[in-house]
Amino acid sequence: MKIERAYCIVTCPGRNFVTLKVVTDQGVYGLGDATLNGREKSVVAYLQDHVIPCLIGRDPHQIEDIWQYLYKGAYWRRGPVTMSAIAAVDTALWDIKAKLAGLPLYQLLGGKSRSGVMVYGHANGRDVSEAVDAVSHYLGLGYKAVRAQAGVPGLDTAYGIAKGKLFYEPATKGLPEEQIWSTEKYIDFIPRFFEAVRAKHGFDFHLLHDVHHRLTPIEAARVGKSLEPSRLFWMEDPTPAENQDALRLIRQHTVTPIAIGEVFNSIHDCRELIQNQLIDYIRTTVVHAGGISHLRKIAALAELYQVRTGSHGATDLSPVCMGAALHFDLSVPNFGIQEYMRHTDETDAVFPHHYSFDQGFLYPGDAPGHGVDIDEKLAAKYPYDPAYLPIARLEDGTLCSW
Ligand code: EZ4
Ligand code: CO
Repeated sequence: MKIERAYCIVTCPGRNFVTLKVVTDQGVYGLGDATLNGREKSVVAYLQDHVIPCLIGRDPHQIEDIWQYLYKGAYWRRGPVTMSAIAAVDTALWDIKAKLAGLPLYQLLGGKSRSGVMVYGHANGRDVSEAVDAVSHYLGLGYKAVRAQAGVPGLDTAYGIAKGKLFYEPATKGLPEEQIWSTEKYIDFIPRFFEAVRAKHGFDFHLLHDVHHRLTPIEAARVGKSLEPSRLFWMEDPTPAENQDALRLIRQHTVTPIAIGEVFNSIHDCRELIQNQLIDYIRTTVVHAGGISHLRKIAALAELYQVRTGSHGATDLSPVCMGAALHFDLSVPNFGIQEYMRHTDETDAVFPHHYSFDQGFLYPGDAPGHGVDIDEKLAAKYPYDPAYLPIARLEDGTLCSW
């Protein structure tokens, strides 16, 4: 069997997505997500100009060899563009292999380690009472885990606050939006916010929070400590993860569990954090960290240290990524939780899928492959529309991490 052709499908059903379709000479095809929020076209060019020509004529069964070929063969290693492109190929090849076997992908990954995939949803509000109500909404939908974010008094914009109720979409059309951030205002507010959430809803569900890379190590230590009475499932991205020693300092001060990795693209980005047990959850995803093949290696390393998985699952990760992630989640022994931000109805229509939500869990379904398809005719109706993630500045204008 041979790979006959492969091409990228770029579509914007409310937000931009890049999908790689790999077609074999027997007509069976596979899909992989290649979306890199705000940098979509660079992955398209990488695939079209440099990867696809090398795939034609290869045996699609050779998943590991093709992965090594694209990784080592490029000479230039790692990076979000390269790794998203490799991920798209890898995901599409696993999809093909599972379709040919007539099995849902999780069966090829060792079968089910659990019956369903616990997911968390995003509850957010402009102020405490709106956010507390949003948590009610998610608990009412059956969620066992909820991420809570609220607007910070004195700041006009805050990370994680949705425009709609179920869909939080940070990317905006046109050039990057500028937002103002104040760590001082946030630090005083955040423990009071979580006290209010627990006071209203109790402790019988998992509560998560995303700090979104905004603190210094000592500030993050303070926040983690101040949130201990609210017993969080995790505090996400407390500091920018380039400086991984920061986590040692945070760990010395707090037992609030830590999750990091949504911007990582390789096992080498997380190796030290995992081996030194500086994190509790690793958030690497299928699309940004080299596909199913590479994510399994990260999970296997993490398993040795009782670090569990908690893959990124924001709206900029397409349903193709979500479908593939669910097979991974179902199969790995050290699964922790899966982020699940619902896509809009427009997006779901472009990507017909077999996964389904019930009482706080997602189920990948039993269709052969990863179970997510693309309606190319419908996709063609939504042309690419440039959008960027915001940037953040301190109140005096200093550029900081968004
Ligand atoms: O800002 O996916 O935990 N989720 C997040 C996301 C990220 C976006 C970036 O593209 O932090 O909302
Ligand atoms: Co995050």
